[in-house]
Amino acid sequence: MKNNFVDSIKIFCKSGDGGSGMICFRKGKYIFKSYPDGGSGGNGGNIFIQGNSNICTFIHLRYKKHWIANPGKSGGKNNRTGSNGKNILIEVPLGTIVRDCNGNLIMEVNKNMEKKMLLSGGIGGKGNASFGNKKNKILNFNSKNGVKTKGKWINLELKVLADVGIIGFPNVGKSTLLATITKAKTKVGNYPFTNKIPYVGILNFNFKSIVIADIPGIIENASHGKGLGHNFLRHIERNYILLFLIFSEEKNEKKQYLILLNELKKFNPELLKKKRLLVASKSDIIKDCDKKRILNEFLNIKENITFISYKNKNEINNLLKKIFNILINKKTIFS
Ligand SMILES: Nc1nc2c(ncn2[C@@H]2O[C@H](COP(=O)(O)OP(=O)(O)OP(=O)(O)O)[C@@H](O)[C@H]2O)c(=O)[nH]1
Ligand SMILES: [Mg+2]
Repeated sequence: MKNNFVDSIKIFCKSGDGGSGMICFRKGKYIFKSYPDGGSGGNGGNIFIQGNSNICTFIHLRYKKHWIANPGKSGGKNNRTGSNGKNILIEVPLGTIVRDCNGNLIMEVNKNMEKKMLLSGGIGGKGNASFGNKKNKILNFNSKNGVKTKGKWINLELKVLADVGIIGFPNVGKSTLLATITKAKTKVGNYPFTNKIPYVGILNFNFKSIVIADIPGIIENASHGKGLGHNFLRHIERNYILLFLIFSEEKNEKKQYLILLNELKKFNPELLKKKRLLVASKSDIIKDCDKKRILNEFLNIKENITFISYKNKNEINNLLKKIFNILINKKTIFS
């Protein structure tokens, strides 16, 4: 099955060339001295990138990889300026990072309807009417060609914008948690790698909206391509809180946590500087004695773990309060 979630793509963009200026002399029945009246060329079309909150992938760009704007029209008689080439608007999901083919950052698009110029069209060349002054206009045979533009390959990369990213091994209950606290429709299944792409939901809590992302399962050596690999970890680079969801029937909770930390570190060590929230899932099927053991194990490494079950409203509310309390320090969310 073809994956409909395209989170990085390369496209070719070229803004329009400028139209050339015209050389033309005005003569007429009642005009005794001919004078230059060639108009200037129009400007080439610009290419803009615009954020659209209704799209969440680059799938629409998969089948249209070449974006070439029209050139400006040449100038005309009677000092008429040629028309400008039509602008092109490329819509992208929020959280898009635009780079040139050398990896240099060109722009980021994070707001809905935010429109930024990617490539400006070539300026139209001047017609001979624009040159010289009143005295030497008659002999003016000057005009200029419009500026020619060069096309380039552009890399678009998506980093899902979310306040909280839920990460964990496959099948630990990440999607169940997302579906419990938001209206997101993610697939839940009792088998590993049910979800192969990130899902996002909006949590409304205490009259604030918090964006939560469910990241596909990570396993040991994901950095070497195991499981789904670790490329989608780029989606947590923009998260404020990383919610580590842990569950183990084999009593290896601490090991799971350390493996996850290690995979994150291999992908981008900066991820370890983010706020973390440790959560043990499926508390309804964990025995009390195991809960105590897990709590102590994590206390030994100076971490506090919260138990949740999607069936227990109090536990879910307790988790939401914790998320909210951490996010209160993130001014951009609650301002
Ligand atoms: N008893 C119990 N079962 C749970 C709980 N949360 C999730 N499950 C079950 O665990 C299984 C896996 O849940 P998912 O939410 O699909 O797990 P996931 O982490 O998203 O899995 P992947 O997408 O494969 O990585 C499903 O059968 C859920 O019903 C819980 O709190 N209690
Ligand atoms: Mg899932």
